[in-house]
Amino acid sequence: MAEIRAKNQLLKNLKGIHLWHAPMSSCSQRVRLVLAETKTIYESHVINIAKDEHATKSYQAIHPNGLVPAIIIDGRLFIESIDIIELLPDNDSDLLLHSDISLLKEADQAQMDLKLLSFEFLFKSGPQQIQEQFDKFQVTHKNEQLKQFRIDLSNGFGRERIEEAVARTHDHFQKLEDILSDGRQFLGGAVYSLSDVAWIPNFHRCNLMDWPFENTPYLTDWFNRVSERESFKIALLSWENKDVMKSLENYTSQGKVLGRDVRAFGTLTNF
Ligand SMILES: N[C@@H](CCC(=O)N[C@@H](CS)C(=O)NCC(=O)O)C(=O)O
Repeated sequence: MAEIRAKNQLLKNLKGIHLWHAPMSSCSQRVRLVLAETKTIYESHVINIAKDEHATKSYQAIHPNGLVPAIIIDGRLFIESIDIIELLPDNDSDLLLHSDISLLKEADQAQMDLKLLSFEFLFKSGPQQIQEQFDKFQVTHKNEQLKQFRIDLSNGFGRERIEEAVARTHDHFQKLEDILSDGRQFLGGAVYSLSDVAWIPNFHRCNLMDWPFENTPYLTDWFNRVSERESFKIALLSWENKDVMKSLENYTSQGKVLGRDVRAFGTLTNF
């Protein structure tokens, strides 16, 4: 359980649930899904990643790695989305009881690849960072891995790194397809659980980049099922900006025409 010590007394004094999150962040989406499923009331603190609000001193005093999400529950501070979703439901809730812990771990491991693919195939379409903002981030943010990611993004990730991320992501989705091919409705079995929550953001994100999900029919059916839930609308769709979504869609369509879409990479070229 990723509980960390809140650095200042103001945080320790916070009552109820406070979530620091970003609208499109997959890790934040997971936590919001559980909050919506459990109908938990929380105070929302939106962090605008495009504006580097996670690089401020005040935010890094909350999350030591300067990432979202972070959550305070009655003065106790927690980070790491997978750990957070495990502590939100009651101990006897179906969300927990029917969850397959190994699938939660795998969703966690898939995170860096999902991030790389998201930037390569979707977020590059957004406004480019100006040099001044780039330089400021390198000074103000303390997370070396995050800073290096920004440098790699501006230099280009390189085909090999993208292909590796595509291949690992493909393997993860294939594993989910195999699990679902026994006819079960949800990843943990007959009941919706944290296993579903953990993977919904990954499918949703890759779907935006036109991942060839037509090759994983069980997984596609699963997503159609879970995305019908009210929690999906509350936790994901309602946080999406229509203009941003349109521009991501356009970027994906242009990518297909130009042959720089996700299907042109690694294992996916076989489909
Ligand atoms: N393992 C962490 C990963 C947290 C993480 O990487 N968060 C991303 C959003 S999903 C972030 O804050 N990114 C900031 C950035 O890319 O600058 C978790 O699951 O909470």
